[in-house]
Amino acid sequence: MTAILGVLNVTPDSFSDGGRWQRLDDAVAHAARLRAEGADLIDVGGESTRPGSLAIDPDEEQARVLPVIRALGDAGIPVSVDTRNSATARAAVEAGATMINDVSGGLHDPQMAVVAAETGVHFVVMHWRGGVDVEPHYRDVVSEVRAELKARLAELLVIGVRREQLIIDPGLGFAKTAEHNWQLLHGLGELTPLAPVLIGASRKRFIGRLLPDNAPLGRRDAPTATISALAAAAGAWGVRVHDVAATRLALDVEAHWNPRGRHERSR
Ligand code: PMM
Repeated sequence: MTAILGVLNVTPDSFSDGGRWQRLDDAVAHAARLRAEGADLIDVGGESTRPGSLAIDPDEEQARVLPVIRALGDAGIPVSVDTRNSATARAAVEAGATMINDVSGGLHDPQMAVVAAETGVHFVVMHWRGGVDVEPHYRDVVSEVRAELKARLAELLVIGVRREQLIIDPGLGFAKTAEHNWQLLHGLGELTPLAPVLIGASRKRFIGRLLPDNAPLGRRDAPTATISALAAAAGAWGVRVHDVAATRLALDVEAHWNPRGRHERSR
């Protein structure tokens, strides 16, 4: 069954739910709601990666995420930590996180791979060419993303991360145009042989382009859920979404459509 990561951004300025879950009790209540709606893990992030945002100090990041991670642990809710900083990742695992989700795939902080190796938790390696503000240039986005992820996995294995820990993510919207994102989704089957694949399409700008100008962000949840179902049918291991209830239903539809899983899932 395809995993659902429910997004919990505890930031003042995140791309799509910034500012809403800064108070600890609000954040925990929202995470509990996402869990009840069918999230397998809550992905807690304290640094915004939206276009134009600045990197934050790891101490500030930890002040935002660690109390939430501890509270979710106390409530028995599984957590992944969305961070590019190794110190935050290590502290988050000590606080109970069972997965590190690094949008830079360990490239931002050289110690990240060491923390992944030493803690042994699942490690999401997203395709990264320096962030959302980097100009996207590809001759063939699917084969280039595939080759760069493959090379990154090989480097991580040398550092001591175990293959069973690794999950890859094509990094939709990160140095990718809308067209690149659709090509990567279409080419998902090229990535699944490398490692389990996570897809983070939720509420992103390329989905907004399907809707009327100025449509509220919530209107992006139905197309996001559709992408979740199609990604599952194409063999994705998991999806990272804001609206868990809609994606849960979409994945249930897919599971009925493909009862035994027409495609081999890696995990
Ligand atoms: N996108 C965002 C943040 N973290 N993590 C992974 N693995 N994949 C993504 O695509 C991804 C991510 C940005 O979206 P948000 O600001 O809505 O959280």
